[in-house]
Amino acid sequence: SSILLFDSGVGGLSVYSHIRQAFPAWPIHYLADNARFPYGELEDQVLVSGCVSLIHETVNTLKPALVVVACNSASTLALPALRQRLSVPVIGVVPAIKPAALLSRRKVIGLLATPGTVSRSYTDELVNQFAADCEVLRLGSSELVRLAEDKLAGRPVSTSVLASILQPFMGKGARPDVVVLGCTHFPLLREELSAVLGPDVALVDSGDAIARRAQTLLSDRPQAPLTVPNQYLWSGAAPGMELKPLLRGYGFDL
Ligand code: DGN
Repeated sequence: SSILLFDSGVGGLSVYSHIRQAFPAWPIHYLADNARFPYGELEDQVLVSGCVSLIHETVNTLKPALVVVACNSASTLALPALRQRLSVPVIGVVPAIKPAALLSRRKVIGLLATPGTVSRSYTDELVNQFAADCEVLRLGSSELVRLAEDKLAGRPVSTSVLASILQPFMGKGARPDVVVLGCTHFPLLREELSAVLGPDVALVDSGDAIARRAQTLLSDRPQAPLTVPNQYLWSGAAPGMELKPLLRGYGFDL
């Protein structure tokens, strides 16, 4: 058996690392919905129907034991529809609001995610439930998603562009001391983000939590030896030349 990881681009690779650590011997396949990238700007219905049919088709072919939706924009919207359609367990990443609220001393947290994720009612519920005692500054940016894709493709990330995106967290008003990386692309820019925000701002993501959840769900399955190669699958444009060495480095068969 295997694990299928899904994102609308390469962002889910930040989750891949956590899952790989938790499951050293399982084949892990990655599905990138490049055709509909970026998810953070899609109409709700287009996102749900697109990812449900693509994941359904892939699950039928690969028959994984578990689907991990490594995308906050999709998880905060499409998990119920995916669970209804698929017969394998499905788990997803959602913004780490709860740990951020517990960690924040100033009780001001920043949520950095896609425009879709920051405006979802699911996110409102997380904030109401876990961060009622905090001021939560929400910042949705697709440009940051593209910068993360650029970085993986070997293109430089401009500090001044990053600084202008992060401006709302650095103004004269309340400044967050914890920033939630609520998009799986953003841990790929952790060092660059931290350099701009400063060392006193903690960055939290959901990578560890999702890997623990996967371990709980698959705890009764013996870890099969790595007999099948990890596959990297996509819709739309094939991964560019610049990305291929990186993907091979992750162990994907291309
Ligand atoms: N990586 C996705 C997320 O976690 O929301 C967003 C990618 C995108 O297409 N905007």
